[in-house]
Amino acid sequence: MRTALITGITGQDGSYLSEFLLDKGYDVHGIIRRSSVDFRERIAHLEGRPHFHLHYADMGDSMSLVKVVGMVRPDEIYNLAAQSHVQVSFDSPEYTANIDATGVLRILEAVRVCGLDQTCRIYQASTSELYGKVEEVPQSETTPFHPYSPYAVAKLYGFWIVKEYREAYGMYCCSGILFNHESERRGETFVTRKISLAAARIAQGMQDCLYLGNLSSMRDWGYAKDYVECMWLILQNDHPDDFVIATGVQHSVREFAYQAFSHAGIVLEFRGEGLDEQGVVKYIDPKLSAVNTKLSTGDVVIRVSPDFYRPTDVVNLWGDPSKAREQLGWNPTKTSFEQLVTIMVDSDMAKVAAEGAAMKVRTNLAEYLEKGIVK
Ligand code: NAP
Ligand code: G4F
Repeated sequence: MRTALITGITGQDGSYLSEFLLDKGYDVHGIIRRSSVDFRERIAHLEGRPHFHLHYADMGDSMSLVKVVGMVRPDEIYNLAAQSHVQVSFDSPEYTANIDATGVLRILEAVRVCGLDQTCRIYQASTSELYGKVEEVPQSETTPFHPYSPYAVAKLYGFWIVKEYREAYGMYCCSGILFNHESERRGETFVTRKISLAAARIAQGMQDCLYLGNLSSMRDWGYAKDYVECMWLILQNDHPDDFVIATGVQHSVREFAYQAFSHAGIVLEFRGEGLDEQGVVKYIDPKLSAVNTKLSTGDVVIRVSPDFYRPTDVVNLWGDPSKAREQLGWNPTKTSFEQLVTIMVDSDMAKVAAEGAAMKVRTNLAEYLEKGIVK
């Protein structure tokens, strides 16, 4: 049985990768951090399963990493742990550098210290943010890097230190240069999930308006479940190498919002420009009007707020996945943009409906208690 160690196992990608590796018959180990809230939502369904093990460690704590690596002695390490939010990296640049840059070094050194440098293969979660203020479109493995945020600068160190250890010590370590990938498990402050959740809440009358930043920003969005397969393929290759993982298709934030709201039953029209741009309701699906009588055509449901603009923003990401397709046999377009939006909005419509039902039960209960109907 092969053994894998995943850092960042509680995150979006870590949860899908765990499922993928368990299905392949791996013994899966992951590192977790102590938190005041113990419920780990994305992997709760895996806890207690055979061949699924969790260990406390932190990317900022070398000794904890050495201990776990030495105990697990993995065949493969997937280093997914990171402070992964670009906007947050402007608020916490030093922490981001410690985890996203030096953290990668700590993993590589832990593998060396434990004497696993010639047996353990390492995947590093690198990012399209390295292309930043882009110098070429679309971006491939040969496009020059131009990082454009504290997050991207930290990840650039991670990319180069992995390359350095590969060449200096002959280690099998690789970077997947992943373009944005989303899912129903995506963190709620990333733009796609923020939109799918708001579309569901607005459709069900639980939110009036969604505030966003730069609507014109362009991304190459794929489905996280498809991307974890490619991480694994990178480590099964006959030699260590770096690969772009992307769909090869680009859309704007505005297009994502249009598609998500349409799927929720609300057709939008965008009016105005820059900070004055608004998403206005043009048409409501009759099935939706029957349940949400508050929403009308002409309502403004999207507004732009300067709070969500970044000091420097990356606005033109578009990946060329040819190398991964040709050398790894990976299919970059298994899930289309339209299917991705549908998956996310359907999931959030169900989540919001369940929250609404729970809220109704609580409200009824409060009313019954007040009236003395239940004691
Ligand atoms: P995510 O959902 O934000 O998950 C990040 C994971 O890292 C969580 O499990 C988090 O643990 C863990 N973590 C953060 N700081 C840590 C620390 N100090 N010690 C140990 N664990 C720590 O991110 P994701 O979307 O799954 O992305 C996975 C990786 O791919 C990240 O490295 C990200 O930078 C990179 N990436 C992501 C994308 C994308 O579009 N999703 C694209 C390119 C690259 P907690 O749950 O305890 O916070
Ligand atoms: O969803 P985002 O926050 O993702 P971003 O910055 O591209 O970072 C994600 O993808 C990277 C890969 O390229 C990963 F390395 C990274 O870990 C993370 O997973 O923002 C996407 C775009 C940006 O241009 C942002 O300015 O959407 C724009 N945007 C517009 N309004 C917004 C918003 N972003 C967020 N988070 N929130 C908004 O309200």
